[in-house]
Amino acid sequence: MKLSAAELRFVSLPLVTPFRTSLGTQAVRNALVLRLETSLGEGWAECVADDEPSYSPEYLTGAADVIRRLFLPKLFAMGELDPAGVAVALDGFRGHPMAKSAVETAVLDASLRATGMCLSTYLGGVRRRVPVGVSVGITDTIDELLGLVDRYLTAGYLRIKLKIEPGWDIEPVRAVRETFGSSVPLTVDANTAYRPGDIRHLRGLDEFGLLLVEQPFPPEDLHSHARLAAAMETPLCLDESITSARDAATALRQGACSVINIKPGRVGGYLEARRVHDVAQAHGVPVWCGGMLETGLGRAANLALASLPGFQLPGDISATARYYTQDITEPFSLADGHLEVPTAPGIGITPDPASLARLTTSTEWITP
Ligand code: SMG
Ligand code: MG
Repeated sequence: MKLSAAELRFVSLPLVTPFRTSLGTQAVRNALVLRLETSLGEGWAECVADDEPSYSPEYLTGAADVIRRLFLPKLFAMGELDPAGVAVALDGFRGHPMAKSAVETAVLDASLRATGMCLSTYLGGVRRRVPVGVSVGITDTIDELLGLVDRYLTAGYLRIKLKIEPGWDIEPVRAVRETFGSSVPLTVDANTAYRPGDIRHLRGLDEFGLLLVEQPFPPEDLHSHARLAAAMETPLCLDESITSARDAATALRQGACSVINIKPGRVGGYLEARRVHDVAQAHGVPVWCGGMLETGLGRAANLALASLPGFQLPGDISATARYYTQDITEPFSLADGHLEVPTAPGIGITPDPASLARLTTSTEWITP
């Protein structure tokens, strides 16, 4: 397979409700859509970097720059392309996992489409549908939060994740438990908002029977995560800290977590995501698929990943209506708290041309 041209496209999708986390508030999802034209046909992917480097060091226009100026020229120069070879070639560039993931996924999509195989089968998926949860942002009032949780439970979501930060943790969790009962699968995600001195405070979450506490401390602080994990009954899950299978092995060896959130963009692609899954499985540790407010392109590919056997907890792969009134692809909808894993070749979906055109803010053609 040879690459002949690439299209880099910025799209802008208003969120149905602003999403507030400890990192800030987001009202619009801007994303980068990559379309490769190859000798075997098209390949599609999205880059999940945010506008600003707050969740991770990457940001959208920076990702576009590294793809445009370095990654694509490398691919044009390679001649024969295959997904694993692309991953090795891009390994020569440090960092930029979200940009790498987009390029590798588009190559993977094109090559799987050409052979007629779906991504789930390629990765070793074992499920036709996957259980999903929903990530609930920080709200102005507890009443507002309870209203949202009620709506999502009524819709059938199988797990509720509450975003927390100092000053918005014990009370909202208590209110959700008191209102909806102790059997609702519940987690919290701090997006690195706490400091080592908060360990005693965070232990206060133990009384609520949470499935897990996600990433309380900064990404590089495995030591504090290990201390908290030892001090707390609730399982500790890492997200931002895990950028590779090697990181996963290190964190598990240090006792810094007992659950892992896997996001392909954060670890540099679906091939590395599968390796993180394999490391976790070797340690007997469950994983689940995280979310980055993906468009339908990323959602389709994440569903394939979440069909692997080690994905034992509901993912942050909610139905389209949770995020957007209009997506660039056909919508995904919830049935019994599950989403179906796409079975069409490649990532299993392509953008709807009219929706894509409507939501596009700029397009750029890149040729050798
Ligand atoms: O896609 O449903 C989704 C969002 C899930 O909470 C979510 N993602 O840290 O897990 C996380 C956040 C990262 C994105 S918001 C900064
Ligand atoms: Mg997280």
